[in-house]
Amino acid sequence: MLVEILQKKYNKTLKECSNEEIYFGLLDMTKDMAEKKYKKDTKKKIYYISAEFLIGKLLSNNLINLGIYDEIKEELEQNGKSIAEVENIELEPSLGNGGLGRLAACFLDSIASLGLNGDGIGLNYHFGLFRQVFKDCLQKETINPWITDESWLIKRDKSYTVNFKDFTVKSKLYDIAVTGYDNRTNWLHLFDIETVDESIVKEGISFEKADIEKNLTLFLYPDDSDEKGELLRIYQQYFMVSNAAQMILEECILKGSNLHDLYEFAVIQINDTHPTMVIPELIRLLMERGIEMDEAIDIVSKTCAYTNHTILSEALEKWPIKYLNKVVPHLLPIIEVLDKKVREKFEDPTVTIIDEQERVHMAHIDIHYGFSVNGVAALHTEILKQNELNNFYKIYPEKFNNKTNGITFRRWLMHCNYPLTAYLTDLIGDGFKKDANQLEKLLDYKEDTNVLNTLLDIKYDNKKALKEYLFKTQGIEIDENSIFDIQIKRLHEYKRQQMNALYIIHKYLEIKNGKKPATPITLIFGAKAAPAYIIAKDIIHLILCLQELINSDKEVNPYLKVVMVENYNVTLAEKLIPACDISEQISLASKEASGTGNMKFMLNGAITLGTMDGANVEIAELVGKDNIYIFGESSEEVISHYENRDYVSKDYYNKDEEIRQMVDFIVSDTLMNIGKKENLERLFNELINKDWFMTLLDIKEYIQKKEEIIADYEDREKWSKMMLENISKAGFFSSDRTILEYNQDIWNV
Ligand code: C3B
Repeated sequence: MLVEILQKKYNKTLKECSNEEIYFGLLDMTKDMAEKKYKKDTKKKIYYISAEFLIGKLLSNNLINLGIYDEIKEELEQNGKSIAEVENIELEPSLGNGGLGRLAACFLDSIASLGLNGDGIGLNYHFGLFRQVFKDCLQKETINPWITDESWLIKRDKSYTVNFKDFTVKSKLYDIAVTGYDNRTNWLHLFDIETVDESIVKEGISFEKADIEKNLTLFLYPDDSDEKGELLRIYQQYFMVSNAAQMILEECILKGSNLHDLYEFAVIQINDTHPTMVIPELIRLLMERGIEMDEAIDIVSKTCAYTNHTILSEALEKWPIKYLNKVVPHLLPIIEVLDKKVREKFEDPTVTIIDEQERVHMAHIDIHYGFSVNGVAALHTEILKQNELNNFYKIYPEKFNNKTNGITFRRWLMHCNYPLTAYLTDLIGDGFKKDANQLEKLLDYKEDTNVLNTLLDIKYDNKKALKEYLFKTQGIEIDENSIFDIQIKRLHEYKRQQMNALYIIHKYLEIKNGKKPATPITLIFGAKAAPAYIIAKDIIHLILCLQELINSDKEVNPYLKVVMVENYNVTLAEKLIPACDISEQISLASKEASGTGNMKFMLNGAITLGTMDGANVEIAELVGKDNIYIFGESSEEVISHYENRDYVSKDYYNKDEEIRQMVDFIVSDTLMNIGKKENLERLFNELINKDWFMTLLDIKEYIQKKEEIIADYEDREKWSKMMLENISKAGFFSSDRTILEYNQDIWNV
């Protein structure tokens, strides 16, 4: 079929076509096949509203889900082409920051793969998240265009009017097909406006934030460090949910809803607080259609469910009434009624919607006026119930539930690790592709030397493949015979990349003093920092300085190498994860709601070095303590430090010589000669005077555990057994399991 498409499109044979032509031919073919798998809506439908959908490249995944990947791969090979090179043509849409956005993408895949009727609704950011470039050991941001003339976007003939205080915009809708694995097609609806003007972006990613009609959908979460940035975010959020609400009502009416029974036709999952305004907006629209306010509130409350993804207060949105008044004054009377009803019912001042500082707590709207509140890992949900949201839990115990996150094995095993997938299929059959728990069949082989060695061989090949890829794309050289120790995730102090950087300093000094590791170690980082997050950028600076120092030191670099990949994204994750030996999951206990990278690594046979945080806890339970390396203070201890304010980083610094040596190195001449005084000093001061996320609390234990895991790497048999255990037990983390639970407990579709 591909041959005919190319013949028609370019009047060329497959052999004659360039990779680009083949890509566009495959794009046409896949879109067409996906569209044909669309099925009519069922009575009740899931609407997953999210400000982020970090979908990654789509070609290979679609080919896998359509069941034609192997066929196409072979056809290309027979004609002297490579699917990997064709894949390189595709630009990655970066419509997400990190975990939250990637989770939304995995969920859409699982919803469709389970044959459920459920669409995503979000925004069509033209430049998505910024592209990261390194210059002088610093992060710089530039635009990241991804939309080409021919792309996965399907322009629809659909438009809604969205009213803001001072003006009105007309939306336009683009759809991307979400084809399930051997199952139906759903849609990802991305709203946009005609008037967006890409040319207003000046150097880097700066642009005039006030000109909403020109910039509304330019960027994902533009810098919100000032009022104009925050206002733009409110514009974006309202634009997203107003379109969503109008579309949902329209679809439900078409299916026969009289709106009084809306919840029998639609269930709306609110992904973090970004889409929260959908609640007052739906109430408003129902009232416009003649429904009394009390009933409208009741209907909407039975339709909306909320997922909390973090306890970090900076991410729990509280919008000043003043700002809402500037953008969406028509929502305020409704929000005020919602607040009044809460005040009438409950005396507790911590559960109101509007606080004393005249700010609207978006999560509080979700909890009072939604029927379900879920956390994203067992520990996280417990912390919500017992600490963060305890006052709400006391009011609504029945609303709270846990849904431990998951990942789609189509992308994070079948697509990113073809050799392992093929081997597993040979060994245990292909049942695991639809029922991830069947990976446990692998346990039958845990004493089989042949199998264990093959797992090591596959890892080695993946390391070689990563080596080639990094050299080709970023000019980075690594040694496939070294230990690959990888930390890839957004840069945030709570994720503690700085702790890993201190380990590097420790190791560097050790090697300088003549103590050499048995096997060389390659420490790989990938992380973007929010453009306005100064300390996060300083941590990147530190890592890049260490990279430069160590990689040019002939005494050290045979044993230790530091690599920070540029512009870490989904595509890079797909190359890094299959090649990883040690998975760094070292957040401060209680702070990482779940993590999903931890699951991807485990599935691909990496061993976790981590704290008892987020889903690490569940990984530890599943694989048992012999197959994971756990360190650090527990979430209870950490929470108690916060409550008692008794963590003083300076004390750790003062009383421990080793800690002092590592921290001081940040501002040593050696490093200052490479990096910038201002950045390194600021980071140094932050660590000894604030250290909000308690790096120095766990650093010693971390180093100890890391030495242990590195030593154990030498025992290849033991290591391969740990790999096997991890892969076997990863089935629980399939997002198919997560989505089945959502459907059973919340959606009931
Ligand atoms: C993330 C959390 O930080 C992760 O622990 C979690 O695994 C994912 O969400 C998915 O649940 N998160 C994020 O990426 N962005 C936010 N604004 C809040 C949470």
